[in-house]
Parts: sequence; structure tokens; C-alpha cells
Amino acid sequence: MQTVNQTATKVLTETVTAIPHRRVGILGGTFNPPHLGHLIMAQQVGDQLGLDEVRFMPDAQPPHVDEKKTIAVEDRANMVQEAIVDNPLFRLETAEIERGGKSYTYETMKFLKAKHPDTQYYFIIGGDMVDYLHTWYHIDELVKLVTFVGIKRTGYPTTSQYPVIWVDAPLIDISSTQIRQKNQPRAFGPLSGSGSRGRLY
Ligand code: DND
Repeated sequence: MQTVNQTATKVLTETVTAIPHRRVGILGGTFNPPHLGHLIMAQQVGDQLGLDEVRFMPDAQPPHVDEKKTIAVEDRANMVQEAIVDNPLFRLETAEIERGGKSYTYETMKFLKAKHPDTQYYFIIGGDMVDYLHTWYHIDELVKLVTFVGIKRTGYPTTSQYPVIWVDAPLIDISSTQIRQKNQPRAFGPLSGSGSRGRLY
């Protein structure tokens, strides 16, 4: 009898310790609009870190210190959904849309971590943003909730006062600002923000 119990305990312990933590990348953004650069960086991080999934998370209201003007979140989220739908690694994370208001990353990650305590979150940002982390809301607490992953970009330092894992990605010389300024729907297809919903930019 004693032997059976010991065996059962051993099996249970092994089962529990064998459950892997889910490792999820979060690519937060305003996605105004989303573009190929976002898809490439998400894929690179997913592949290089061997993540279970990468979630694209549109902010409801950009939380940046320098205010960002943007189109409606529903339109940005629809464009993201269209862009990622064929990639099994990618998902849409709607936590910030559902919460509404200013989308402070700390608030969102505190919420997601409380909901899924066993998930390890990797928050992906472009190398150009790493230098601004000190301006983020409650950054000292946020770095305890997530692992930041920085995408190397030429011309930007790969050092930070905060812990950041650096990932190489092919240089993607494209930005949402350029796309809005060029405003060339045919050149970018649905990601330009045109189509069944009409012109957004
Ligand atoms: P952006 O609006 O800058 O992203 O926001 C990025 C994330 O940071 C969002 O989740 C924000 O809520 C969060 N944030 C920013 C500032 C303050 C706080 C939080 C706070 O809580 O206080 P974009 O839509 O412009 O781009 C998405 C990501 O893609 C960014 O990390 C950007 O750097 C990156 N990216 C590129 N990286 C490499 N090569 C390119 C890129 N184009 C965009 N060509």
C-alpha cells in the first residue's frame, strides 16, 4: 500500500513539474496602420525565442508621453486581424480594447499576469523605443512582470538600464508614419487601411 502511494506521489510530482510555462510574446502597438515590419519582427522573436505564440495588442488610446493622434481602435484592430489571420503563431490580444481609456502597459500586463499566472510574457519593442522605457508608466514594476525583447535597429544603442533581451531582425525600413504620409493604398493592399471599410487615411 505504502509503495503504491509513493508511486502515485512520484508520478504526480513529475506531472506537475513537467507542465511547461506558456511563453507568450506581446507586440503592443498603435498599429496606425500595421505593416510588414511588425509581422517580421514578431515572427523573428517567436522563432528565435521559441515562443508558443505572439499576440498583437492594439492600444485603445496610445499612452505615450508625447501624445499620438490615431484613427479608431476598431479600424486598427481589424487591420491587425486581417494581417495576422493566416499565421498560426499570431493572435489578436484585445485586453486594452476591452479596458478602454489610456492603455498603460503596466496596467495591462498586471491584468494579464493575474489572469494567467503561469504564463511568461515577452514584451516586444523596436530598438528605437528602448531608450524611452524610463518614461513608461510604472516601468520599475513592469520590468518585474515581463521580459522586454528589443529588436536591434541600426543607429540605435543596444544597451539599457533595464533588462532587455536583444534579437536580430532583418532591417525593415518602414514605419506607420511613412505609410500614412505616402497614403498609397494600392502599394500596400489591405494593410494600407483601404478596402471594404473605405479609406481610413
Ligand atoms: P507604439 O505606438 O510606439 O507602436 O507603441 C508600442 C507599445 O509601447 C504599445 O503597446 C504602447 O502601449 C507601449 N507604450 C508606449 C509608450 C508608453 C507606454 C507604453 C506606457 O505604458 O507608459 P507602433 O504601432 O508604432 O509599433 C509597434 C512596435 O513595432 C513598436 O515597438 C515599434 O518600435 C516597432 N516597430 C519596428 N521595429 C523594428 N523595425 C521597424 C518597426 N516599425 C515599428 N521597421
